[in-house]
Amino acid sequence: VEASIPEPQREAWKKFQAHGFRDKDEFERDTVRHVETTLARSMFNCDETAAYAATSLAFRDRLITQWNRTQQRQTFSDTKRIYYLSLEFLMGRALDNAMLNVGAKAIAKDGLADLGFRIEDIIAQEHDAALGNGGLGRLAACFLDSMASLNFPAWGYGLRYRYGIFKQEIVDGYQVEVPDYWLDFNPWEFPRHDIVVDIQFYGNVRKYQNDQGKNVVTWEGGEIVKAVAYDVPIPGFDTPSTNNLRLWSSKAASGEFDFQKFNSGDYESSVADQQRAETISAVLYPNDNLERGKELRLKQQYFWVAASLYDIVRRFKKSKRAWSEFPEQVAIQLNDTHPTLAIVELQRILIDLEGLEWDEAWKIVTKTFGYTNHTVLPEALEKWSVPLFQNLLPRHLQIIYEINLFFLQLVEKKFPKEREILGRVSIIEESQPKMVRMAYLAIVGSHKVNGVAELHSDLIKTTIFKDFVRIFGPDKFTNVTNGITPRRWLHQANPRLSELIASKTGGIGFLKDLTLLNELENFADDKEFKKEWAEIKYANKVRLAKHIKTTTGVTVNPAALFDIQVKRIHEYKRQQMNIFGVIHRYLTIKNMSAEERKKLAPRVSIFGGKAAPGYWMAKTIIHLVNSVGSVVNNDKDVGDLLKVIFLEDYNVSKAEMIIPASDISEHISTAGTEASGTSNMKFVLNGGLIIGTCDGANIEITREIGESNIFLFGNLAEDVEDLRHAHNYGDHSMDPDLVKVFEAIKSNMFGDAGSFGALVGAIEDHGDYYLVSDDFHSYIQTQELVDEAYKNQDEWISKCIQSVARMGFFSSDRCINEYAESIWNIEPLQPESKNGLPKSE
Ligand code: 4GP
Repeated sequence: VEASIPEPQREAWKKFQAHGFRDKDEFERDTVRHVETTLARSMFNCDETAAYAATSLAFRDRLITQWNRTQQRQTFSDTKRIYYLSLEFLMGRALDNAMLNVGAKAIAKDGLADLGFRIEDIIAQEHDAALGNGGLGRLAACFLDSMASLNFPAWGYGLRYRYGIFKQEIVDGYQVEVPDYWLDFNPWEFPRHDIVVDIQFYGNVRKYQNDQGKNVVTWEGGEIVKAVAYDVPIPGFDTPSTNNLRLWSSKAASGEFDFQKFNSGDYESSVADQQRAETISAVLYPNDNLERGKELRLKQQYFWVAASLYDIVRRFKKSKRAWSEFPEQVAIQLNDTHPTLAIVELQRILIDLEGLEWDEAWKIVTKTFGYTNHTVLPEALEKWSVPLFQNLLPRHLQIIYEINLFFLQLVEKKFPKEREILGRVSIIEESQPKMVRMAYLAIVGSHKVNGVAELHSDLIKTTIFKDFVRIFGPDKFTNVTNGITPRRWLHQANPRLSELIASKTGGIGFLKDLTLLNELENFADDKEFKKEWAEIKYANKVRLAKHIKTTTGVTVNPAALFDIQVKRIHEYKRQQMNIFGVIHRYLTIKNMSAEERKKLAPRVSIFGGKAAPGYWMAKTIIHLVNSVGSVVNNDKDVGDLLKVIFLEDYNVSKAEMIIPASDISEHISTAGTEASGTSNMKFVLNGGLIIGTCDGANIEITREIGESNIFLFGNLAEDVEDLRHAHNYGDHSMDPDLVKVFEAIKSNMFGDAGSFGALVGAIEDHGDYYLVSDDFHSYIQTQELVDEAYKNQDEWISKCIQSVARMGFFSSDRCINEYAESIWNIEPLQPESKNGLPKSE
């Protein structure tokens, strides 16, 4: 406020304040200026990379003004803010989204054409911001988009990894990981060298009485690392609101390096400190649905949480309000348990640094936090060893023990006759070594816990968190079914379909209120509309076929049924069942007469997804897919009837191309294992049908679009436990078709059978934990129904249109509104006015 320009001089400022592009001349002028000045190039050496850079900078200039205004407005209105803490933000590309949200994509398209470029080529120059593994990280990105679009005062807090998720290369059919250094040129981030926080690790705790006789606890010594803020603007759609994603980068506290050591000739150790500090934010852990308990990961978590809380508390303190008002000003959402230390850190700040009493502080803490659970898989539930904690964060461990003590006292009071419950729910697991159970800590320290789809939210209440429902009552546990942003996942990914939909629903309003898609019901039998619909799907398939040709060399027929499964490779997601199904199909085709073959619908089975580098079984699945592909794709008997493709390096920008090209996609996890899934929503929204199990959001998709528009199969979640139990007691008769598939593999039909031994063995000999054999028959049968249904194109297209019409529920806007109402208790902050830009979309 002190630096504010006096009233009389403000006119001069207003005259030159940046706004949107008035017209294409203005866009061209800015772009050329950036080429010539910022990039120091000219029309004689402006390639597509330079044109991308200049275009981005021109748009960035426009975003920044909106961003500053939004932030100022939030500060002046002193409103409640939501802080979304996530270790992963899988953002993908930003330029296309900025163009759409600033509302000037058409201007940019024309302008770029004038300057000699195609807008698609320019957009394609951008490196994905791939700061996430899969569903959890992409959900966070969709949420940022929705929170900005709905005008919620919201901040994302994350880590600025120097290396995002690795790039996947396929070499001789195997996955090879290549580092993803993505920061060479990133116009979307602003380093804030003035926002730096000291973060402490290790050291000792000292308790003493101060001069006033008060008990004081201090955390002393150890190591200090600096957290530097990098800000990324998050533009809302059709609103000037532009939120902030703040990513922390680690830096040595002692400046560049130790000159004393340097001068005394010890160059190596003079840079060692710096390197050690920078390692903290260097790399994203590449595991999806898995936790590995590595010290560096815990360091990352504390580093990020402590910097974020320092920032949040600083902002709150500027308002000079009483501490008791903190939860009325601040809501913090924990995206999974990764940021759970925030609960402990806030308690520490309040009692150790601000001098509040324990109970008063704890009340504030629990009112502030909400925790979202994303998985019930036991291997994904975070636990940290007590000795590790003791060493790295000694004060935090003490506070955790206190929290646990008070919590267990409460449990004991409530259930005095149940001794065993104490051990079951204790935040500290009495193992060797003892472990801190982060999910339990998150539950105890939050006022709401939510799952991400109805089945999942029910399951957490009846299985992993059962005891906690009894302790805290059922109201603490709730469901918020996931959603996706229709801006990226329909309009950007599938512009022609979006345009067609707009032509029938009264414009692009559906991008803000997805339930408007309902209008399409009226066109599910409209001949002309269906024709256009089919043409768009075909064009999207041609685009994917071209990509397949250039990346794999395989020619696929765009008229064939495209069957796609793209997601992280995981045994619970059952890509192995899919490829076994493909082998079954191959064997069937081989046994058919020429006449029979003629009746078959040609199919292209497309796989994509990364395996965690240390997940051997997942890597074996990739190898099997590629091995099957090289046999099938070269078998003259088969021709176009079956092709098997593995798409390298699946990521957000590739998803935008792949998803609109699907006829059928696979969401076939063992029932009860996939918390929600979100790609299922993207596929249906883009006019593809799905085959799936009764799992996660598949169930709600079915409820919305109708049973006749989805291919469901397999055992139900409620039967899984009994089946597993039966397997373990020897009752595991293998499905006969699957046996034949295994025989083919064992005959070395797809190369050395030895390399697939573990995959087959897990099912045949080791209990088939994911019930592949149990579901195989129903899977194959349902795939046959898909074949049949696809033959009737007319009906198929009607099903697709009807499904899209009923997908309104799955917008992440609906989802964010639910969080805002039932968990955050927060209202949108309406912007002063629309930005007054020419709307070109
Ligand atoms: C994922 C779940 O596996 C997926 O079902 C869900 O849609 C997504 O979160 C978003 O809620 N979980 C993870 C993880 O990615 O690492 O736990």
